Parts: sequence; structure tokens; C-alpha cells
Amino acid sequence: MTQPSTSEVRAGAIDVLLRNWRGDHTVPASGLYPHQWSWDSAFIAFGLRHVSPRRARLELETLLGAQWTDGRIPQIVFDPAKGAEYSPGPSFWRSSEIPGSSAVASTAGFVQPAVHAWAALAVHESDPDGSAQARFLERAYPRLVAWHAYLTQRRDRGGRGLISVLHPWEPGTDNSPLWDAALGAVPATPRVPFDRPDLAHAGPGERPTDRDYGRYYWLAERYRDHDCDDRDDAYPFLMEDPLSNALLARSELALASIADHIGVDPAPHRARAADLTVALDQLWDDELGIHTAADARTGELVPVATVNGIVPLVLPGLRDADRLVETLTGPGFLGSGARLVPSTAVTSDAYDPRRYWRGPAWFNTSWLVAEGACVQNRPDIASALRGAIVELAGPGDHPEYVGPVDGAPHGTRRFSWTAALVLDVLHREERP
Ligand code: 9WN
Repeated sequence: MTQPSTSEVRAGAIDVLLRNWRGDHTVPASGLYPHQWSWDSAFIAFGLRHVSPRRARLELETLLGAQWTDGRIPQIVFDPAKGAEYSPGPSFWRSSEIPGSSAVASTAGFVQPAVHAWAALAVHESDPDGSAQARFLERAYPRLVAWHAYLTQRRDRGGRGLISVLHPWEPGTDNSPLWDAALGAVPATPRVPFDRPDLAHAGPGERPTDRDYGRYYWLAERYRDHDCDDRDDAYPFLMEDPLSNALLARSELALASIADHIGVDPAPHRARAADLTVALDQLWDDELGIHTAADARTGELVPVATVNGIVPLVLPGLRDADRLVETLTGPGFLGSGARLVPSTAVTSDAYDPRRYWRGPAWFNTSWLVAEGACVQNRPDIASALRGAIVELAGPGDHPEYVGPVDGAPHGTRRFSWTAALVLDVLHREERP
């Protein structure tokens, strides 16, 4: 079979973004995920900026426009026309009844990782003149500052200088074995029965089980019924995630650059990024040679090696970076023959090459690890990962994720961030 040319690959990826565009945002995938998702929009913006910087700005502005008064950027901004097509949807969250929720959109109450300031800076850099004319950075900056303040002030639930996630949906790696032990303490029986429209778009062997979903719903009901107020002392799921903390720190560095651009003091942002980078040391598991999640109440580490623990490579000055690179290239991850980074180490008991976040490789986390490899002066690793991103996206028509070793496509197809990150990689390769 002949390999597609670069221009064919680019055209295929652009086509996905054009079809998934909904006028002021891009859906992650037209069937399975028919609304706007928070961290998806950030990754989409990294690619969309090479197609239309104006749309990339609008993508982020639509999301930022749905911010709550406490500063949170919601996990999902619902499209009212698609209400019943994804669960839990707007009728579950009833966000308009929650004090301080978005005044302009119906949204979920949870959040996702803070990749937005990093994306906003990248979008600006792809079209500085258009961005300046639109006063894009000036308008985004206060919202991004409020978003980070929400996380650092309201979500440091362990008081250890790290933010906590309140649900497996928040770190974006829903079904990762990192959450198994904490979820074990959550009842699997929400008050109201739930449906699974997701199973119409992906096989049950690839998505989380009904039992997991029962627990997801139980937590979501509890959070919603407390008006999404983070001060709920008996709330049973409070986890410190290395990926969420590392991306917040990375985005604080981006906020420093944005502050510089608009004539604001960047020093507090740099200081917060440095503090978070040091605080991440508490999530280092020396035996596994990787960062991992911890229970925010006890500080107890979850001894499982996952891609969440490799993402901290994106931070300059990370204490254990050399050892972490060894883990990345070792038998659990790329040393297994995997072309993209397995979501769970192939050597872990929890490894499953097909099921959501328990083994398959995602394009966004692999793209992040490639960024991290560059920060740690390993362009060889970055280049291999970026090559695999481009090669593995096309054959399954931009799958949501792939088998890490065989590259077989899984999940939904024509997935937006897969296409967007292909475009970003192709653009970097073109640069002199
Ligand atoms: C819940 C949209 C989202 C991604 C997540 C991914 C998946 C949702 C789901 O899809 O999560 O947010 O229904 O499983 O795990 O990272 O943002 O693409």
C-alpha cells in the first residue's frame, strides 16, 4: 500500500476539523462527544491555529466565555440542541440552578486539566498581528488568571501545594488504574438510573464498565447536589494527579509569557510554576521511577506507572527528570516496542491494550510527552513520537486512541484532537 503524501495527510486532518466545527467551537467527535470539552478545545486550538488562527482564538474564547464566577472553566459546555445525546448531559447538571455557574451556557460542574494558557500563547504566536488586533491576549489573560486562581486556591484540598481532582473525568484519563483504589470506596449505585449513549459509538470492551459508570454518577450527583461547592469534607474522592499539576505549572509559565506580552508583571506566574514543580516531588514514586497520584487526605501514593506520571517532563527544572526519561524509554513504555506512549505501563498488572486509559495510547498525551522530551533535551524521543503521531492517525481515520504496540485504531473516529495534533506536528516539521 502506498503511503499518503504529507499534503494528503494534512488535507485529511483539516477535513476532520472542518467537519467537527460548530460555528464557535469544535466538538471532539460528532457522535460520541457532541458538545465542547475543555481540554479538547485547548489541544484542538494547537492544530486549528495552523488552519485558521481566527477560529482557534474563537475556540478558546467560547470556552473561556463559559467560565463560572469562581473562575472554573467547565469540563463540558453543552450544545442545547444535542442535550440527550451524551450522558450526563445538561438535564443532569441543571447548572443554571447552581449559584455562580456560567451565565451564558449550560455546563458540567467538574473541570479538566489547565492546558488553556499554554494553548492561548501558542495561538497568539501563530498570528501575532491578528491576535494583537483582536486584543486576544488582553481579553484572555484575566480569565486565565481567574481559572488558575480557582485551581490553586480552592483545589489545594490536601494543603500540600498541589491541586486535587474530584472525579476521574477531571484529569481526563477517566478509567486509569490510578483511580481504582479511591473509586473502590465510592458506591456504584447513584440515586437516579443512568443511560450509556456512549456504547452506541464504541464497543463495551473499550469503554469504562457499568460498575465504573455507577461510581462516576454517584460522585457527580454528590458534587452537583452540593452546588459544586468544593468545600464538602466528606466527599470521598480527592486525588492529586501528576498530569493535572504538571499542566497547570506549564500553563503558569505560559501565563508569564502572556503577561510579558501585555505589559503585566510575569514574576508571580513564574514563582507559582516553580512552586508547583517542587511540590510535584511529593508525587514521585522512587521504586517505580515515575510520578504517580496520591490521596490528597493521606498523601499515600498509588503504586501504578501511567502516562500521567510521565507528563511532568514538560517542566524545566524537574528534580527527577533523568530517571523519568529512563522510565519512559524502559520496558513499561517505549522500550516495549510501543510507538506512542501507553496510558498504563505494559508491565503493570492493570494493563489492558484496548480498554479506555488502561493501556491504549492517546495522541494528546504522546504529544505532551514529545514536548517534554524536548524540554529534557531528548529531541530523538520527540521526533520518534511525532513521527508516530502522523503515521498512526491516518489509517484508522483519526482514531481516539490506538493499541500502543500494534497501532490498531480504537474508540471513536474522526477525533478532533488527533487531527489537530497531526497538523501541529506537520507544521513543526516544516519549520527550518
Ligand atoms: C468524559 C472528550 C473526552 C476527553 C477525555 C476522555 C473522554 C469523557 C467520556 O472524552 O472523557 O469527559 O465520556 O469518557 O477520557 O479525556 O476530554 O474527548
